[in-house]
Amino acid sequence: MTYTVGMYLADRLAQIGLKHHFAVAGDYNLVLLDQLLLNKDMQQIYCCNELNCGFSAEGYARAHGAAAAVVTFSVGAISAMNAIGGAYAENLPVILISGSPNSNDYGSGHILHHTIGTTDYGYQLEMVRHVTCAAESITDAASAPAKIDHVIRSALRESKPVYLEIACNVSAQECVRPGPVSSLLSHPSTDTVSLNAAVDAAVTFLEKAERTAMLVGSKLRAAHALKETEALADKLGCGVAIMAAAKSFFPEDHAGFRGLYWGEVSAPGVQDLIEKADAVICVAPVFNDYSTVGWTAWPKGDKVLLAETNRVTVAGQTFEGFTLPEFLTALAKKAPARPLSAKETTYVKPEIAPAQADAKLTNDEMARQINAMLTSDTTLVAETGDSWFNAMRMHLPRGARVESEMQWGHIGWSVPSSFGNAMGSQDRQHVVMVGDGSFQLTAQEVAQMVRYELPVIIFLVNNRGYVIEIAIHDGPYNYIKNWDYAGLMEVFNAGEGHGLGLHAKTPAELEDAIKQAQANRRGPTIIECHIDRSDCTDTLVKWGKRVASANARKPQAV
Ligand code: TPU
Repeated sequence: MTYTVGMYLADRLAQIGLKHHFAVAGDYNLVLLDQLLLNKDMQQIYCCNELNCGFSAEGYARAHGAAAAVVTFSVGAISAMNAIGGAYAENLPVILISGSPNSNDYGSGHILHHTIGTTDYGYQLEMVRHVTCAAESITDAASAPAKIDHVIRSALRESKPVYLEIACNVSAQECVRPGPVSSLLSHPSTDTVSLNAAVDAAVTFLEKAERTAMLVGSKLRAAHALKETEALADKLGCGVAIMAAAKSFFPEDHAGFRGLYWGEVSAPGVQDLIEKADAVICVAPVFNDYSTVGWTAWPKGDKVLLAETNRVTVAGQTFEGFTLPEFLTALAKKAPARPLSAKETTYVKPEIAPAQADAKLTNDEMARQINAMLTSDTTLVAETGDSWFNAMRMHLPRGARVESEMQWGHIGWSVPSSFGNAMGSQDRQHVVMVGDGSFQLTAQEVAQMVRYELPVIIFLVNNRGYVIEIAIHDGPYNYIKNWDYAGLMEVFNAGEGHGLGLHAKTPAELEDAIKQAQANRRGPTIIECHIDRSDCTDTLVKWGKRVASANARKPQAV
């Protein structure tokens, strides 16, 4: 059998550990999909549309370290680009692969279907460059291996998405075979001079401080530095706070853990822990308008040691040439113990009092019951909206994961992303919290959970509108058409699936629905939670006001 370009790509994807790739068929990628199917180490998983396909791959990358999505030219790839922008924002190595025009059509003056109707086919590659860290067009078999290897290596090194387009008549062309995968996984060597200098500067900085605290940020997982951060916290013995987008990136049973730092909507005592410290080690943070609560809570200046993915800045000096885990490990060896901030503060475990069984279901009671079902095997996927704020107030057992998308913030992300995440970590229980407004964007991907029999539990918060937007800035545009969300499951089952749709209007009904959902192992369950529109977390309202005033700043006078 001839060894082909498509087989080379499939072998490389399997070599980096992918067991699945996500796809939507189209005539520019059909031959490529055939080639990928020949690889028996990987399963081809189908999505309802390319936006969802991109988000499914993004979710798979969260669970599995990397992912691939295969789509058709323009009509498919341009939809997928939104999710790829999300993967860029969220630091996830997703390989977007688009079938593309026949190599003879490039530069021929021909007008092709699915294109914008001009004769230059370079526009897709130009567009996608802005949302990827490497992008290649393959129009001949000879250069395919180098281009495939280049993009995959870039994705893994930078934890960012990449792009490949493969001309539809090249995927089945003869190609050389790949060597060992180690060349794609190796990292540039460490600059030990720079690393030692950074550690010395950090130690001097810490020795001068009495009250040291650590702040854990959302790029920590992409930097592969979760364990190293915990080891540094062990050594320092100081108080540790997490940023919202880093929920679950630091164990909540750790002696130093004090809770969420989010300016005015921080957990009790945590604003003081960070803002009154005289040394704050910020590990892999992203300070944007949301995380700084409309620019009101932004640790910076000479009290801050900023340890980013590939750079450390401390005491007016900046260092690079090493990875974050290398820096944290080296610092943990030399760092002085700094327990004062931990002694002066306590972790206040979030507790919500149970409601009467037959009362009207409230947001608090829903959050309480969801929190009670979390175990170390749970992955909790929190959509943009009040679901963020509900996830933030949960206490997590060690091992429980929270997934959110706070940088990109595309409503509807949670449904396809949890589908991909569930596919990539089938040993875990996936629990989704999603608002009605968000769900309406990508609801059809629940059908794939039915198809592939994934027991995802979806808490659909039916509060009849865009409550987060109401908190930021209200108007008629925040009120949506109601759907029978639980009823959708019958549509998706179409008589042959095991999806379950349930309604919960009281605490007792919710408790019963959760039991049924947990017993439903051969398909997803939607639990439609009926909540008053005005019933949301206080933190959403407070945070929303701050973000609204940041949005409303007047233009500067010229
Ligand atoms: O909890 P709740 O009621 O706020 O959640 P729901 O119902 O899902 O509403 C979310 C409302 C929302 C919008 C409309 N949050 N952000 N947006 C703006 C937005 C619009 N389009 C996309 C793709 N993403 C967005 N974030």
